[in-house]
Amino acid sequence: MHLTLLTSLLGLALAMSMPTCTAAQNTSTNAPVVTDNEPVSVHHASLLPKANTTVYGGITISSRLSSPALAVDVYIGGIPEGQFLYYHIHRAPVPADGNCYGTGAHLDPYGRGQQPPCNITAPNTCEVGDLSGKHGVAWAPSGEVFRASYSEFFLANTPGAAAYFGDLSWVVHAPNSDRLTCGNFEVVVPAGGAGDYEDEDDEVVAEWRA
Ligand SMILES: *[C@@H]1O[C@H](CO)[C@@H](O)[C@H](O)[C@H]1NC(C)=O
Ligand SMILES: *[C@@H]1O[C@H](CO)[C@@H](O)[C@H](O)[C@H]1NC(C)=O
Ligand SMILES: *[C@@H]1O[C@H](CO)[C@@H](O)[C@H](O)[C@H]1NC(C)=O
Ligand SMILES: [Cu+2]
Repeated sequence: MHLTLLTSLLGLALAMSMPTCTAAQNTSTNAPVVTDNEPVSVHHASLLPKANTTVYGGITISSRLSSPALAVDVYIGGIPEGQFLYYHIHRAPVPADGNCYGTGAHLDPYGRGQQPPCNITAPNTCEVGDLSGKHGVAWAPSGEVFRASYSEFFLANTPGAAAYFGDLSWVVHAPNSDRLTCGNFEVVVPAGGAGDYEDEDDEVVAEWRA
């Protein structure tokens, strides 16, 4: 089926079957599951090379036709031996000077705050941007690369939504929370897969759903 038509049909089905999903404005600190993500978005963020860390990596967050959940694929290499790293989506992009401390705090649209620390058994109670809190820290033996793929139910791929991340950044932290390196998300395929990407949709979906 033509993708734009499918997207419209999905949107129509959602509109008919669900109450309007207004972006919750921190009436609760728990994160609502995002049910109205658009299919076929791809966002990617690489880590900036930094003189004083060996850490490098990238994160891709994509949406699927089958579910409003987003698929996260992350890799982090160059992890100092014996260390683990935290990583988060932060609430502001990396400024032009590349300073990771310019990205503000974590993406936390519902005002949950950092304390107490995220409990991995209840990810809906965590800050939306606290990916390592919700899914586990990055660790790898010397010379190896940490890699993880998981579903994210609390991030939004539609610009303007409370939990939208596509114009933000991610930051990788040392165990003492120093900001080692960071990078900005770029829109590879915009939410809805509209515009110039139509001819590549099948390929993109196949590649990023795998
Ligand atoms: C919502 O969260 C912000 C911080 O993220 C806080 O300043 C504000 O007071 C909160 N509003 C309500 C109604 O809880
Ligand atoms: C996390 O939550 C589980 C289930 O409620 C609880 O058993 C566990 O002690 C909690 N862990 C921490 C570190 O608070
Ligand atoms: C890395 O170097 C920059 C610039 O010298 C410094 O501001 C930053 O604090 C350093 N980061 C760490 C984790 O040492
Ligand atoms: Cu962080």
